[in-house]
Amino acid sequence: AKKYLTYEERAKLATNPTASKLFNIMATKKTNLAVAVDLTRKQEVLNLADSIGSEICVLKTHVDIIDDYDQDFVHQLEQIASKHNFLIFEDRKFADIGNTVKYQFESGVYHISKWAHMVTIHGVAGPAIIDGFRDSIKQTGAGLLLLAQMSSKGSLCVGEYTNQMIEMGKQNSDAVMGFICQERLESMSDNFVLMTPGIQFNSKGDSMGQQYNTPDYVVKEKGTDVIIVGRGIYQNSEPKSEAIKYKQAAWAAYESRLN
Ligand code: 6AU
Repeated sequence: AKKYLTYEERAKLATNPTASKLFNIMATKKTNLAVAVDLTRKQEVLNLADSIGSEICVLKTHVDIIDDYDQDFVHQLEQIASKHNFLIFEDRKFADIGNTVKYQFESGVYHISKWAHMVTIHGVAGPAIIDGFRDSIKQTGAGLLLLAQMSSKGSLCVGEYTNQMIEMGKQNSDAVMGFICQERLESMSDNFVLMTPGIQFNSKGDSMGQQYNTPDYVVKEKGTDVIIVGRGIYQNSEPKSEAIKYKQAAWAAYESRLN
């Protein structure tokens, strides 16, 4: 059986500064819960962020779904993040050539490079996509998360594609902080953070291809590090107490795999 290291030990092995920071936050706050706040009004996102901030290590955004997005939204979210010591993850899923993703990251309406601690990247265009992020992250230390596997039915990110994404991460381990994946594979070294979406206690999936597993299954059986929970928390009538339940389940799974 695989010998698991603690998050404190992983913080020291991390090759990207944000990976190291995240492992340390997880160890300090005793939480490996990330929440996907897919709400469409800025005040709803900010209210939830402040209410669950103490329970999470990462808050994941899709800023392009917020109807009334503005600079003030980012400014307030940054203040809430530093008050509760969590990181901001913009799930942009960049996928174009290096020169285009550089503009998408740094310019436009959102100026993502100015505030996101981490962003998601697809590897379909090949490893040179990473060069589009280098100038920016050299200054900020932000981390890239490569999509190695997806949670949705019929995903094409499987097999040899997944292996190639892991290789791309290893070849660029200064910029890449980890993977979005459904399981820990042998080739995923301990310097990377493994983050897993498609988590819900009481549902197997939705009507648009999403597939769910439990925190215990992915962290203990499949060996990933951080659970990403969206509707299971933000659609619950008591999001804070529900967040605590997910946090406790994921942390218990982490502790039990150490023994
Ligand atoms: O818990 P849910 O189903 O409400 O939300 C899951 C969140 C959404 C998706 O955009 C995202 O996780 N996601 C991702 C990410 C994080 O990149 C990858 C994937 O394979 N599946 C997935 O659901 O915000």
